[in-house]
Amino acid sequence: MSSSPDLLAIDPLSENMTERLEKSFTVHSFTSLHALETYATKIRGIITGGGSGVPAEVMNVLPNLEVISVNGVGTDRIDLEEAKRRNIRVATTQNTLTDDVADMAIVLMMTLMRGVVTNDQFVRAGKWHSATAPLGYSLTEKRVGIVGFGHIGQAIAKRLSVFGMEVAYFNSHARTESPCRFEPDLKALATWCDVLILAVSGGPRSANMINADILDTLGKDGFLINIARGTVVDESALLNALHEKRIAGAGLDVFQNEPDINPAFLTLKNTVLQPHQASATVETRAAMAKLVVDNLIAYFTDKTLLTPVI
Ligand code: 8YV
Repeated sequence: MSSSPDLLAIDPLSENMTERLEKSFTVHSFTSLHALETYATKIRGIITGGGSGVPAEVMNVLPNLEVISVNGVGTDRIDLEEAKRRNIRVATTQNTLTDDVADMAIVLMMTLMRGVVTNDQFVRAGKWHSATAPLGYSLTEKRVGIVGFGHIGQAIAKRLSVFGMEVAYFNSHARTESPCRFEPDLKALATWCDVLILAVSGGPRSANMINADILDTLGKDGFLINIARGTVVDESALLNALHEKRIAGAGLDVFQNEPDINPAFLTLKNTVLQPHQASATVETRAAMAKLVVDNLIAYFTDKTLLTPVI
């Protein structure tokens, strides 16, 4: 590898990542565009998270950028067309986080439907002697619609079958490798299902896909789970539907404008909220941290990527 190529770190790095990176690279932490301008021409690589991506105004001031290594699977906040045009390579940590993200969809669904958070609060508030905790809802025989049927969507479907739930999915094309039913019409899926789980990639194609019409179709007994991206849901439509109880509840790991989420979510009782934690386990974050650095080392050693997107 040429001596210590300069990297820009957009998100804060874990200790372990810093230690490995500093052996082979000169790492600059992004603080502001103004500060970046003073060393921009040196930057050859970027390390970033799926939620942060690479803002266009950052990519535009890096004339010598060659590679972007994403600590996650989402590339919705990177202009891939522009990267292709400039011959900038992009890698993700694909296959490291599928199971944990699928688990989070199940955790949110069960927590919401069985009222785990509200019941926890009920016990802690000392209400057990004087009141009756509300009933939850069975999973068994419920119908689940999965929106987006890539690796994560399919891993969710496998888990659901164990609970005796019926699964169908909406996707850009049928996945013939899966026994689940393909439903090419999102509205028909929302009509059919009791629980709608979002596992679709972010970006313009899925932006506001879950709008007021889809939420009303899901209906007052329907639950929404989002482990995909906040942008997939029209949030003001969702907040209205939750507030007016036009859907039964929502389990949300992702939001528009994270971490500055719309404060209206905070007072809604029919929600379970997580701070974008689906891949946040000790094991998965260690595997991601390893792969995101391995991709940079591979690129600067012999111009290959272990898990390339482009
Ligand atoms: C991470 C994600 O939380 O994979 C993604 O695209 O959004 C998440 O797994 C994120 O990448 C943190 O770096």
